[in-house]
Amino acid sequence: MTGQNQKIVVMIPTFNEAENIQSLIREIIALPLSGDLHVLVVDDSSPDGTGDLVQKAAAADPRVHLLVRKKRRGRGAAGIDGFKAALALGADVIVEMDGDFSHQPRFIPALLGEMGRCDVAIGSRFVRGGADSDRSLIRRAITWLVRRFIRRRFRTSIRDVSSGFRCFSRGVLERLDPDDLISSGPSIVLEILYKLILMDASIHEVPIVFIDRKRGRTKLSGLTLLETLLMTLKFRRLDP
Ligand SMILES: Nc1nc2c(ncn2[C@@H]2O[C@H](COP(=O)(O)OP(=O)(O)OP(=O)(O)O)[C@@H](O)[C@H]2O)c(=O)[nH]1
Ligand SMILES: [Mg+2]
Repeated sequence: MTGQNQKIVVMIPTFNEAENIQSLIREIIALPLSGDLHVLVVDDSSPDGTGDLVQKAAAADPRVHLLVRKKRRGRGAAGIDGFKAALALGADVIVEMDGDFSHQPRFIPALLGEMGRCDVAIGSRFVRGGADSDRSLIRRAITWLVRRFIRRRFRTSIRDVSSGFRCFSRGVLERLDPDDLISSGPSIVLEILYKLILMDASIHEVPIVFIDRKRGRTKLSGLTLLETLLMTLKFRRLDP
């Protein structure tokens, strides 16, 4: 569905992205898209003032929305609240992406363009035309190991299982039921994918070029990574 009237909500969870968020919002809003495009930032009261910057942008442009959460409760919980808020805004399609430019707005039109043919479009580094080239060898090695583990565990041939740059139809997100997700951290990306696979949702991959963040700092630590992998064991509760 790519009609003039469809409402597109781009949902971005943020924590300390003051150096990125204004230019990111500007780039998204400037995309040549048909449809009613909105940006929703879900900020966990970032101490660097990310929320204030988004608030200013929202005051100047009704297409920009800010959801402030009182304290930092994690990427996963923010995503869940963000999806619910996007549905409440009346979104027909929902794009989720990071707020650090690793997910480049220029790929949003291709994700949206795929939506007539599937329930979920994943921005993928590992299909023809995709790339994950400018990250360090160690980061790429971690992604490779996680990917191997998850593809086996989820019994899926999807290539970019850990991509958090994705587009969902309203219907599939409602069926997914954001309230039923248990991940508070980054494992949310994997939990949603697993649920989608179990739901037999139609999932397509669209090539994206992932770039390393240029500004601001990563929130991913070795501990978070370990927690993320351990969480996937809990997803067994979803098994039929
Ligand atoms: N609301 C909210 N957003 C978060 C939280 N932790 C991370 N984020 C956001 O989630 C997105 C991904 O976080 P990153 O720190 O970039 O983690 P990453 O992309 O896995 O790691 P890098 O590749 O090093 O950037 C970014 O937009 C962050 O600002 C959180 O606790 N709450
Ligand atoms: Mg990042």
